[in-house]
Amino acid sequence: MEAFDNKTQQNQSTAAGTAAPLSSDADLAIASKGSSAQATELEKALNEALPSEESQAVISTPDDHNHSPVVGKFQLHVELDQVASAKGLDASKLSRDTSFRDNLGSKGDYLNPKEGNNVVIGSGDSDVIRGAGRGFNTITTGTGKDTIILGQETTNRILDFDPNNDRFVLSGLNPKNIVIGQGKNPGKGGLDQPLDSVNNALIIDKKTEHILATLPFVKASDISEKNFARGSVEANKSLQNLKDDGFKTQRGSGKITGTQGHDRLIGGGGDDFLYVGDDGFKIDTAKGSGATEFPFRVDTTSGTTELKSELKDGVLRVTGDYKDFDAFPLFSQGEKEIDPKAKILNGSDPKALIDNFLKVPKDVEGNAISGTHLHFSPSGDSRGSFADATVVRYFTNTPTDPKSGKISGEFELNPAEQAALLAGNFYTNIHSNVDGDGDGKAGYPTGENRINFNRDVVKFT
Ligand SMILES: [Ca+2]
Ligand SMILES: [Ca+2]
Ligand SMILES: [Ca+2]
Repeated sequence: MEAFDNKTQQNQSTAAGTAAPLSSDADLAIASKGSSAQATELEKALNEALPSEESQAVISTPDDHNHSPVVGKFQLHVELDQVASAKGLDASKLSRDTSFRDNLGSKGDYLNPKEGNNVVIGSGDSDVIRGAGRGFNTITTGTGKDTIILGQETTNRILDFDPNNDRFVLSGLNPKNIVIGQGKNPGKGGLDQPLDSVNNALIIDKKTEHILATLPFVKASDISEKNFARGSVEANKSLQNLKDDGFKTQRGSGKITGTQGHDRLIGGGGDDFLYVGDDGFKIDTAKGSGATEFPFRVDTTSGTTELKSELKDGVLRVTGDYKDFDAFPLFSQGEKEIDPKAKILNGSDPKALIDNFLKVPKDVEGNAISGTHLHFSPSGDSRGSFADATVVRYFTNTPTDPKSGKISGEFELNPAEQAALLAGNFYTNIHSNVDGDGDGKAGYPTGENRINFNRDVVKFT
């Protein structure tokens, strides 16, 4: 379907990273020696400081790094000339963490998914998430001041990184090799949008061109030294006796669900889902109107929508109503053409527009085509406004008269989709068409109401 041009930041300054004189602490040993053997030794030391159940094999050195790994549809590397506004870190401005205890809120969790293609959903308090298992992690941190530990050859897609509150700790990584930049890839695709999307800030290890972190809907200009600290052997050791502080440890594989209190969740070598629990959040009623449409704002409809939602056992259930619309919901009349009186705000040819819609007769779960869609992208909260026409799911939209009706949807979300929902990154768009009451208004095939499940609606408890 049609691509939208989202507003992305301009005017980023490019600051060359100036490396400070190196101190003698362990994490900087790589920088002073520079050999991959030294780096491997350091990684071993950091590893040994962890509890035995969390230790991982040190499997490769930068010299035998595979430069084309792909997880799912994701390319984990990016060349620096494919990134806008690249800037380094001034290592002298980075503090060195010697304990993670102070970074854990009174109900915060310590989460380590280890190797694999994992999903991690943190809590409403300040969590520590170890994203250093050499795999690919999709992370929603929740609220609080969250810490994500970055390590070599691990990619972390953080769906709700907040530059004002969240930060990274570098473990076994030389600050001199860290580059912050903005993606340039215009590609869309819902949750499959490329890691180097134009909407994403990137944290890259320039030595290997590995994407260490990709931050959808974050501006690289908002990320700086304030978001980084250096790790240490002592910091890892501080996580050894969390039981004494009341942490409940659960380890295993697959889905591991935390409690409302302190949790220590440790995944295995495969694909894990570390989950905050269904009682870790609530979803307020989401409201929308023509004024919340983006990118094609509609000021001329009086239509409004309200949607109530719950996520339980991975199933998203949505019910709601719309009223005072100018037209029927698109496709509710079995139509194959756009009403000539309908307003197409993006300039598309009506036939091309509807033909593109009709190319996707059902969604991934087999729900039949409708003109009421679940989409990936936030709008209406502090992050700015984004849109992506890729359909995540089709809702059922049943008119009760020519201007109003009922909306419902029941979707089995995969773990990454659950993470996106809880990150406040989904929205519903109601496309309309066909003048039902003959008042000459035939709706908006580009969307009459947008309803955002953004951070003001989805709240961690
Ligand atoms: Ca794992
Ligand atoms: Ca959190
Ligand atoms: Ca918890």
